[in-house]
Amino acid sequence: MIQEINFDGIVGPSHNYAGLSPGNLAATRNAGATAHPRAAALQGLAKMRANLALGLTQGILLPHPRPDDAWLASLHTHYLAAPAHLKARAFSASPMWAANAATVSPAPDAGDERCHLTVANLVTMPHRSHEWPATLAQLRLAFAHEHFAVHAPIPAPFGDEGAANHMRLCAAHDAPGVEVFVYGETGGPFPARQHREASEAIARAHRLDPAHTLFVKQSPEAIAAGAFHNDVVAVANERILFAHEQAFADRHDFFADLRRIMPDVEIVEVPAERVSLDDAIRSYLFNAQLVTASTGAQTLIVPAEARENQAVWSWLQDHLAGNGPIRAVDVVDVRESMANGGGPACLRLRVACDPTLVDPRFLVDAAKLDRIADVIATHWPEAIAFDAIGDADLVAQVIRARRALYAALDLVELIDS
Ligand code: SUG
Repeated sequence: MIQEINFDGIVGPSHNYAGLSPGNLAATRNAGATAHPRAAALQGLAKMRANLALGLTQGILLPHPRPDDAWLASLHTHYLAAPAHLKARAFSASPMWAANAATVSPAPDAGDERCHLTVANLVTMPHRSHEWPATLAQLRLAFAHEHFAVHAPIPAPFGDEGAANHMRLCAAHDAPGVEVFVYGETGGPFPARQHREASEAIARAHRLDPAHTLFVKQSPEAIAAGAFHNDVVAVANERILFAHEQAFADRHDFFADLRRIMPDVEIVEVPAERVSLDDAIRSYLFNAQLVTASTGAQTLIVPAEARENQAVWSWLQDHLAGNGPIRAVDVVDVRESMANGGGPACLRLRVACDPTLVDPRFLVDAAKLDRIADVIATHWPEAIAFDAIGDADLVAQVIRARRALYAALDLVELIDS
């Protein structure tokens, strides 16, 4: 029984605002602010509870070892001696954004009928470039069944940021789909983090049918306006593509190709005259989770910031009143993650598969979320000020907190990966 599972990254105990991602305007705007890891992680859990209430299957990915001593050792230093910029980059809780963990092609799309996952190399940003070994260790455990093929990252210099730049359209999650890879081209004010070469390599690794695979260029204006990943300006679920008018470099060609391959696709485009790119990026309207609730209703899970933006909220109300394909809007509070440029969709990795084939330690129900919440409430730091990032007591607390979570989830075998 193939169904969509959302694997959310649990916000790690070292969550902080160091402004490490140029081109991610929220993160750079909040550089130096005080972060609240405990509240951040509990907000993430509340979002997962809301997903469960919609009848969805929910999974988790875990915080990585922070500081990343292995990465610092590969740079011939260690936490006490490292310069401040390396300390911050070794301490980031960025693995919380699970949409950047991997690209996933479910079995119905793959020539060998296995579900393929390629871990993202995240080479563009130094603080994210060392995520992949721990991500790979988790994916190899969670998806150890032979139904899955878990691939090592595409080599540098071809930047790959995972599912955040990948959309899948299909009649139903268990049916063959069209996979759309969105890449950026360098030359603008901010880095293009997804390279076409990486996406093409992933499509080959996943044995996708070229006739059902599209490579689409992100519009340079979107990247320049702060859409550092495609999932900031577009999201897809089943037959629906929901996108901003300025998301793609050549929307006419892309939409024509999509309609040719999938005639019953429903493209919901938000015109710039209703919602500007700036409003879209500030509100994260498109960084929503578009899901099929157990009632069958296409439901858009948006951050609270979308309700606070008048242009965005009135567009959503008009869409609902006009009987558009999105039938319900749910609002979640993930403000701590949002302040680093991570909305509801950034926090989750979608895997369409049979849940009985997944290691159950990576799946959650309400009771397990309660246990996780207890660990967070007991161990996660309440606040991290920017200038506390090098603090020895804080480092010790962060290490203890992660260990407590792994113990509670019976995942101690992963503790040092
Ligand atoms: O890679 N922020 C992340 C946000 C990732 C959002 N993911 C998706 N759009 N799918 C990034 O820019 C900020 C960390 C800091 O500055 O400390 C950060 O890494």
